[in-house]
Amino acid sequence: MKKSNNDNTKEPLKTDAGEPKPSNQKTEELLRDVSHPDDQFLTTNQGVRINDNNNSLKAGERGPSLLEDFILREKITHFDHERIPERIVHARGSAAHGVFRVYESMSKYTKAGFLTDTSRETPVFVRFSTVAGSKGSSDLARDVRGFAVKFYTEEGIFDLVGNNIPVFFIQDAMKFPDLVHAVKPEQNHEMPQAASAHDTFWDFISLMPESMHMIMWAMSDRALPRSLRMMEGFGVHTFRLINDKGEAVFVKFHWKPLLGVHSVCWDEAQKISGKDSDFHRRDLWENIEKGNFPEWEFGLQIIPEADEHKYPFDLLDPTKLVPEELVPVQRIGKMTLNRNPENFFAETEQVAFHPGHIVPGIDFTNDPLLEGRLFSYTDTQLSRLGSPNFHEIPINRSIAPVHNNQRDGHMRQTINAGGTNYHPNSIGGGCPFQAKMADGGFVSYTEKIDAVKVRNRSESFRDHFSQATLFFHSQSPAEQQHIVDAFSFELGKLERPYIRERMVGVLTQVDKTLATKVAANLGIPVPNGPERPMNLGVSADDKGNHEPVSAKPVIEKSPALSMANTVKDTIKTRKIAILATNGVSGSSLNTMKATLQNEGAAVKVISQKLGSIQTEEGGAIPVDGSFLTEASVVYDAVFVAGGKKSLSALAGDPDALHFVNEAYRHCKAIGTEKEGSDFLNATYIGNKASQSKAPDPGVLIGMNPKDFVSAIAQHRFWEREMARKVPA
Ligand code: HDE
Repeated sequence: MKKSNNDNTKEPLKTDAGEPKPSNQKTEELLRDVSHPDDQFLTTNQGVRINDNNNSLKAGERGPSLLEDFILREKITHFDHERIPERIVHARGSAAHGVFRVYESMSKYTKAGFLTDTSRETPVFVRFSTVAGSKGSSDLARDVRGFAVKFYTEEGIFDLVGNNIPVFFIQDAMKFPDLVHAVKPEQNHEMPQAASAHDTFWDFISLMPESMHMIMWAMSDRALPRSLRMMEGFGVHTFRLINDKGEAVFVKFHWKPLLGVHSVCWDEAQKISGKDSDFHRRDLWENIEKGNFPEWEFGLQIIPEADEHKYPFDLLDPTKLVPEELVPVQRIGKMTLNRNPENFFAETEQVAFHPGHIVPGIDFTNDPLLEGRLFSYTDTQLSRLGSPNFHEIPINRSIAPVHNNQRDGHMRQTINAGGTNYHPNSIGGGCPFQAKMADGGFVSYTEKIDAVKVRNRSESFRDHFSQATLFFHSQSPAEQQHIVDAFSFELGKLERPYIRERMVGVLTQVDKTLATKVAANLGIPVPNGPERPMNLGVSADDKGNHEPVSAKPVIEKSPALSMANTVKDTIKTRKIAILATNGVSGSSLNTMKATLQNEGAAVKVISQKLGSIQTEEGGAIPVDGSFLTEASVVYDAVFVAGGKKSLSALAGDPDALHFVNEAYRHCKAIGTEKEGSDFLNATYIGNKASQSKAPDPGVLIGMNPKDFVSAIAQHRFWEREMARKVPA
């Protein structure tokens, strides 16, 4: 990104070596200001150097403050206006800068420079978000995640404003305010925050069968990512790519994380929300700071125009995906996030995405949800950022030059010189000129339209269940169980039993077993079918029958939809806790730590208190965290280091036992040395109830450290939950 000349974007203080000044600088030095360069004096916004930033101007030391204190008034006025309205949706977000590069030219399909020129490195800014919660809500809410990418291309800004789920709740923009009202905290008491488990959401959903496919995703673990770095991203709508001959293909956009797609479970998510509600933000920030740059491959599903009507679903229907088994995802380039924002507000908060920001070589389709979004995003920036000049905020600026006759408005930054601000003109030499197509001028795809004006829904949008069923049937048994649990939790929270019953009725259309299991958990009989009419979101008496149908699924299962089939060969960036206390075997701890770190994991030694612990060999090992500040839920695996004294002390410590029991409940890999079996016997893992079952592949005793690495790479041993009931 280019930097503006504005003073506020100046580099932070640097030492002679160019490093940021260490924060442990002596207080005395800070006070004397000895090493501060001239331009780091504290000033007013008008550039006047401030002599006293601690005391307001008063009539006498004990007297009233004076109105003339322009320094105080400027400081406080600015502070009073520091907040802007948070986004109406996607308020909670975390972002990073990076780059994108295409592997091979896609010129066959598109003329977009960033997809054809393999020598280009296109800067990007990516903002991840939850949807429903406020700006300060927990990262681990059960929710869809926004995945919005701003490409600063040489031909202008392209925003791919997608989600981590490939479909959406509704088919038509007309329903969006209703959906958002229903999921947000209820209007009378503003509860619950960042949660869909309440009556208004399920009241709406149970009357909107078109949401059923998305609801299956939202009730799956996809809504509880382990990390923003381990999520897929999807453009959701079908777009068009246009080549330089003007030929078009349909396209679905994908982001595939190189670390795989991984999630936590619901019990864990709820606890992380308490232990570290910034869990995802911290994870993204820390890994970028450490140089563990998150990477995604950019994928395209290309569908020739001739195949527009080939499938039993409509490509314009945003509640449908195109199964990867029918149209493979071609991985055409890579995005790497390599720089954290310097200022949260200036960048992450002020960034303004818009699905209507496209460049030559890309175009829209008539997806009625996308069409509505094309209006909404400029409109929302006007009230959120407060001016039609939001494109001039540094984070939103195009790197392609901007010339036009738009002028003035709140907070205009550009100083337009010259006498003309209209087109055509001769006084200004005709500038700025219109660009011919050959000069890169944007020309909309010449789609033929011959239609009657209607307010109605296409008949081809009526199948609301087949892909919901496909999703459910494509999940592993553990993933299916998590979906049953999620429905049971969410519906269990409702105050009105009739909404619960109505919803289970709709679920019978997705899968009978699913409906039966949820009904059993709710203690209600399974209805024979849904209440009719089912589709109050579309049906209107004079518009014909809009009751949903369930088409025959185009395939029975799509392995690509299950996270069980994701990347499981790396422990890079995984967080591993090593539990130890005085008397630990230094060689056990250090060997394991070195092995894990060599594989790219982040390892922390956790003990009863901070400081250091004595090894049985007579050395000392620094402690990174204590049971007071750390929790198993923010780790991926636990190793209990050897050393008899340490093991027996931990076996008598309820915090250590809880740490391991909880990690076990959340199906994580747990390892210890041979001599650690006594410790495990003190935990739930070693107790009789657990031993009577088959051995657990995720609990390793006296193993080769490499085997522990392979176990952690599995992410979780979800089958553990199926085999035995595990306490928290
Ligand atoms: Fe958005 N959406 N949306 N949305 N959306 C916004 O724009 C809207 C939809 C998505 O990190 C808002 O700048 C309408 C689908 C993301 O800044 C707002 C409709 C998808 C973000 C808005 C949709 C998205 C937003 C709020 C239905 C996935 C966060 C603040 C017609 C493909 C971007 C803002 C960021 C943000 C409207 C549906 C994704 C109000 C009207 C479908 C990732 O303009």
